Amino acid sequence: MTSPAAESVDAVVIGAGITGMYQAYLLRELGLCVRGIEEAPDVGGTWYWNRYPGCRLDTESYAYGYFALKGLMPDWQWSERFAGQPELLRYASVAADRMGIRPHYRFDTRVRSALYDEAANRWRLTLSDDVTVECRLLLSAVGPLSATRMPDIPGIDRFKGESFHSSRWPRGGDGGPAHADFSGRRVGVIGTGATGVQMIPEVAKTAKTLHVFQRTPNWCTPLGNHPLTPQRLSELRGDPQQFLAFLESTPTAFPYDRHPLKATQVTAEERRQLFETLYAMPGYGIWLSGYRDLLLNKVSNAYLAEFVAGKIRSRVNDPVVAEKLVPKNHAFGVRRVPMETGYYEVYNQGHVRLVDIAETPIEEITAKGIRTALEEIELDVIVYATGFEAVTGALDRIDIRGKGGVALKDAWQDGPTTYLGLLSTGFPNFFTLVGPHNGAAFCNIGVCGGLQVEWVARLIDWMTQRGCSRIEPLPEFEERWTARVYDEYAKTLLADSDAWWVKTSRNPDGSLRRRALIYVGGAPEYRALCEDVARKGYEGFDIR
Ligand code: NA7
Repeated sequence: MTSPAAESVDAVVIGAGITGMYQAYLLRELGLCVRGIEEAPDVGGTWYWNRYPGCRLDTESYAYGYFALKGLMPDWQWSERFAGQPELLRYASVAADRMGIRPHYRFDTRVRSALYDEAANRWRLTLSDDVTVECRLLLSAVGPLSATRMPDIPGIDRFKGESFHSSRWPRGGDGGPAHADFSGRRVGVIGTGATGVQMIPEVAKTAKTLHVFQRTPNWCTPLGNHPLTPQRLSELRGDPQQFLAFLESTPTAFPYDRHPLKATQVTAEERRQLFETLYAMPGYGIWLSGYRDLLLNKVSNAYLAEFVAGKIRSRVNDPVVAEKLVPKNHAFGVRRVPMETGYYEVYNQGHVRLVDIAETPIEEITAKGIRTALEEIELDVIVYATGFEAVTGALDRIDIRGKGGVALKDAWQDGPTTYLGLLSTGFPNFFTLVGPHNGAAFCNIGVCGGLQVEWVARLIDWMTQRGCSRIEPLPEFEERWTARVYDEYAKTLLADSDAWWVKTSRNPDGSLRRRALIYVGGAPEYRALCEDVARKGYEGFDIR
């Protein structure tokens, strides 16, 4: 059998989510020949895969919709303050049409390997259909939360009912919306991260019984979603350009500024009043616009944590259940704060039960359901809302080899090493958009991803104009950046927690080692630094 002929292009973009599509578009605008590769049958990335009931944004739609703010989709009208998955998928689809990028993508195709040929300065990719593609520039936009993580529980294949990961939700026959009707069925959900917390109240609406298997409770706060009329949208957003400039000025590109004071500088009554206001506000205000020392000072953090714990206790009727839902092992906001809609009240319904698997661990999955240390719970459906191999997981699933055949996975065994979270020594011309140690990951990705894509497009244009074809970070700049990522992280209360953006491993002496996978020094600071690097002729890179 002969293998299909190799395709040769200037650039390959892996992924057709909002970041990859925009990168493919801007590179084409530069006149490059671009091939996009996407595992799904269509564009959308995270909004293509995550179709569980209740799936929606926890960023304000109008702040997330970068293409609309940039003028690519001036007529786009959001229907809700926090758009649901079907609307987000339509947004991605319309954006793809406006940018005309679909014809340049190969869909239903995975990249199996990417090998760098140093002599030719080319990357050679082998795809899941055995096609080979060669390119000079390789841009990964695989998404920080796309590699599904199934738990390692004995007997997982033995279950005779229906089971699936939350981001692989079964669909109707036409490949359309997720089926969400569990009438008469006994459902178990494992996992209470942002996904579980969005899904659980929706599943409870139709399930005969719902068992929620919780290992760690999270600090969850109300989403406050509501419909948006065109008039309300324009009141909230105002002039799109000014609004975008405001988003770019805030630490995480959410439409909130931090409070100028520290929690320790005001009276208990002032704190209570602000916390009440923030709790009643839609969205992430409580996390992102509270006192400025929330993530820096344990005492200040405890004020808010105690306030939110009080809200949880007041919303859950059974005090024993309420106590299990109050986090005890991490401060407020050091893990992603799930935004909820009626989440706590769900535990007041007779057919919903919280199973504390920190107390009575899951021992095995059986043919009939889940066996904990205490009992066997019979189920018809098990949903694994168990999260993702975050940030580096999707890259780990591709055999990526740089100079000297070194595997990226091996080079990053001890945690990623990058310069600006965008390129890594030994892997020339390989860009990791919204990747590890990059200032766009701990951010409203709609905006920060877009800004990063524009910076990369400018860099590539700059190189092209100078007849340069190869870029690689200088080792000392990479070392300095990697150290800075860890230093910034260590300054915050985030350093003691196990959020999805932390890679944990063991030191030789058995002690726990945590490696931050994100840069938390602030999005404006990150971009200012990138701009400074550009102004200095892309300082820190070996460009030829
Ligand atoms: P997360 O936030 O990583 O949450 C995963 C959940 O699954 C979390 O509650 C985990 O408990 C739980 N989990 C993971 N593995 C197991 C095993 N083996 N047994 C029991 N429970 C387990 O992923 P999500 O999909 O909810 O959200 C990801 C992001 O998507 C979110 O931040 C938004 O930005 C969008 P743990 O806390 O580890 O004890």
